[in-house]
Amino acid sequence: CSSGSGSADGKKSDGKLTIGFAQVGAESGWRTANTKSIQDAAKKAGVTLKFSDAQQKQENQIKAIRSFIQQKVDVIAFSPVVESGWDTVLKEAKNAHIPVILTDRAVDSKDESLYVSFLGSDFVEEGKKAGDWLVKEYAAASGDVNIVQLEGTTGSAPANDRKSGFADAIKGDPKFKVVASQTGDFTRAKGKEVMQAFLKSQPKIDVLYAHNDDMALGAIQAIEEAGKKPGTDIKIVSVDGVKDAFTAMSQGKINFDVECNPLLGDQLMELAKKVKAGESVERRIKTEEGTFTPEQATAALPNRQY
Ligand code: GYE
Repeated sequence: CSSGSGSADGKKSDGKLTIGFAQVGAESGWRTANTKSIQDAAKKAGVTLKFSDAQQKQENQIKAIRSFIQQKVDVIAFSPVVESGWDTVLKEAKNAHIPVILTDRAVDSKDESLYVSFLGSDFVEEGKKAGDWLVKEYAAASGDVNIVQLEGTTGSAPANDRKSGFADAIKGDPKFKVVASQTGDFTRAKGKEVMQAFLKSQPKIDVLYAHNDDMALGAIQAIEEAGKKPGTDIKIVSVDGVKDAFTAMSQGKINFDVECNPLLGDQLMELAKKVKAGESVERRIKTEEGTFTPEQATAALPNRQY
């Protein structure tokens, strides 16, 4: 039942858009939802997607981008695992006349000509929302409020920005003390491990601020194993708003969650099509997102998509 040859050639003559996408990894529930959104949206839009998973390593992402350049994709999109160190490879893409779209995370490059657009959340704002909640929650408290912080991947935009936004929001009152802060690499396993260490080294922890839900969920396990009640003995504020965190909130284990929307696929396809067609696009497209109390999370849970 051979159908003959002739389908393998003409890769670029069918007018189809080809996007090379270099994903961070599969470190969290957020990331899984983001990957699925991009893959589904590509299918729906009839876009050929070349997908690479960097396993949270910049060198892998750089390799993937170089291979996309070699394959002459129409557009390169990527979510940079860390903020710095991209200029060389992005210049290579520019020299090859392949436009680059940043999704989710930003680069700190001074050269604005190295990418056409950045689609994603405002992480400083997210950190600020977490801090603002804390300030309100403890408005009546007179003693010290000891906070431990689980940071995201070192050098990543969301870790840098969620840390600074939060610090800014709480700096007005010296009773808020960040007594320990360490990276949990945005994973459950690391979140648990680092929280275990915090529980051993810190005599009094009032609040955990986790830069994402997966680390908060790992930390909840550590807190429970230490015989304490998450959400009560230690208040927890986190970022992302994934389903598992909403379940934990409905059980009273997380007190406040700042939403970060991973469903960027449709917007990315639209952007890439415009870029390919030579249309001008906005340099910065921010994602709309809210916040959730346990009551709101419980109500949203049945229809939560990720
Ligand atoms: O918050 C975290 C993921 O870059 C916004 O990366 C993203 C973050 C998200 O691992 O869960």
